[in-house]
Amino acid sequence: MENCHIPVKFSNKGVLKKKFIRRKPKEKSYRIWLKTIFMKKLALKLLVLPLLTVFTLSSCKKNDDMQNSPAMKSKTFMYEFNTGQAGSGTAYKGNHANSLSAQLRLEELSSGKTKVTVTLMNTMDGKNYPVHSHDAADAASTPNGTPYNEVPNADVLVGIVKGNGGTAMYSQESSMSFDDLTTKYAGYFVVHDPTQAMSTKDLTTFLIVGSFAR
Ligand SMILES: [Cu+2]
Repeated sequence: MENCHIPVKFSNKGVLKKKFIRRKPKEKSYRIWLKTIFMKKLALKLLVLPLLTVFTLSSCKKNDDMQNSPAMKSKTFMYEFNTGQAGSGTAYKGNHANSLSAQLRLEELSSGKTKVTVTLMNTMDGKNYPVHSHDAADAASTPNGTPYNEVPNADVLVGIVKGNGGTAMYSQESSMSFDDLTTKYAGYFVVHDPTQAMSTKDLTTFLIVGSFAR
């Protein structure tokens, strides 16, 4: 019985040792090792991927900024009252004070379009000043022999400056590019007189007239 009992005990002990003393820690450490590797990989993914994303996004933003901000152009053009700069017999005749002057400002937009702003100085309070751009044209082919189209170009400038007794503004967007407007486009910037019936052919009714954006 004893001979038989002891080996059983032994073998039991051996099994126990193998199962719970040797194997379990091995499996446990293997699992821990696997877990550690997995966690490390997960941590890398969780840390590195967002970092990469942030880096990529910020580098994109930087590129956009670099492409847009420094390249943005703007230009301001000053126009004095119409005292006949367009030729003899074209000086303004009317009741509006000749202290009126204008500023035309063009700002390049990231969309490729252009912001066009007209600022009038010394306006009359409550008077609406039509401000236009009239495309240059061959006087021989226009209905009234004008060197421009009498219908203004709304894609460049057609608006109203609401006079307030001082400095007043009007802004719009033109689909034309800044470079085209300031170098290729041929037209006339006109401020019409709000104190008389608007004429598009009689230059003596123009408060201000000059080449557009030049
Ligand atoms: Cu006009």
